Amino acid sequence: MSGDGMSLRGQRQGRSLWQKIVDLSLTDVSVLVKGIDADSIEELERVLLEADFGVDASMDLVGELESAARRGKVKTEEELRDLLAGRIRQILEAAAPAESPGVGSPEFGAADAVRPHVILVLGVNGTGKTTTAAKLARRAMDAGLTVVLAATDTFRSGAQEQLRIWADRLGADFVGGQPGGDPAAVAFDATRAAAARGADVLIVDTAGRLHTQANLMEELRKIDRVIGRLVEGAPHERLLVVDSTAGQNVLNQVRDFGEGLPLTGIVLSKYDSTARGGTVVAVSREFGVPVGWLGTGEGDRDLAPFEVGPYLDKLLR
Ligand SMILES: Nc1nc2c(ncn2[C@@H]2O[C@H](COP(=O)(O)OP(=O)(O)O)[C@@H](O)[C@H]2O)c(=O)[nH]1
Ligand SMILES: [Mg+2]
Repeated sequence: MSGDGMSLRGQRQGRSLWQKIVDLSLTDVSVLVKGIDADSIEELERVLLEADFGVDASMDLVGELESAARRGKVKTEEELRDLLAGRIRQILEAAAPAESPGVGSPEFGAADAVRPHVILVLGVNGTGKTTTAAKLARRAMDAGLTVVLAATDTFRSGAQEQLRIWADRLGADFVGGQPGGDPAAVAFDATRAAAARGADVLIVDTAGRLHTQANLMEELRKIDRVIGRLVEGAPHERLLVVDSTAGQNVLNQVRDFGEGLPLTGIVLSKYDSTARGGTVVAVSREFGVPVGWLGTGEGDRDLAPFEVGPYLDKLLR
């Protein structure tokens, strides 16, 4: 391939989803006269799948376009863009909202709220759980709330230390456990300590994998139960952290953890490292769990609430 071809390809990879869709020329005069053909539909499906929309959401969007085209509703690029934006918005807004107002939501921190508000942070190793726990702590502390961070991964020696360092840096309280100790016992101690100190928020970091024969999901459910026995309605949030660069694996992780525990929201970490934003739509469409947060870097302030408007603007600009 010539040097020119390579640079063209490079340019194409940096383009937004919308620019790639425009490249398909779905609204060219010839296409509109003949109706959208099977090849164009297949191409659109490919573009959506490559952007991590997943099979269900891609088929959904393509089906929406086909039926609108048949009714003569998409003749211009603007109409095509509005159609996609409208359907994606519907999918995102249909994902169930969290039962209780999370940290960062306007209702959070009401005087009559249960204390401590407990957040369980879940996910496989390396997705960004510990970093996210620190980011949530930072956010709560910036809002004037007191925070306890708990490290229940007693098997990986570095795991406890990593969260302890964050806690020191942030000025949050920290509760950890003995190496190899029972994770549920750490959760118990942390919840009791948070309640005794009158802390506003308890954030519980968990293991992504166990180094014993025990089943991870059983262990997590045990932690969840222990917390629930000590504080009314706790944990109030069960956030699954997924790596937005992990593509199809994200859907498997949401499925697996969602079968183990009722998730209240998804944190899409490393959003700064991907140009493929479709995961948000795929997760909402297939599981009805809302994406609540985007991780946008490695620092403690690199966490942004997920908002549909800006998301659509970026995707379809
Ligand atoms: N670029 C980027 N890196 C992140 C983000 N969140 C976490 N990381 C990095 O991902 C790596 C794993 O994070 P960690 O919190 O230890 O994951 P854990 O194993 O799930 O607890 C670390 O190097 C983090 O700094 C993010 O939103 N953006
Ligand atoms: Mg960790």
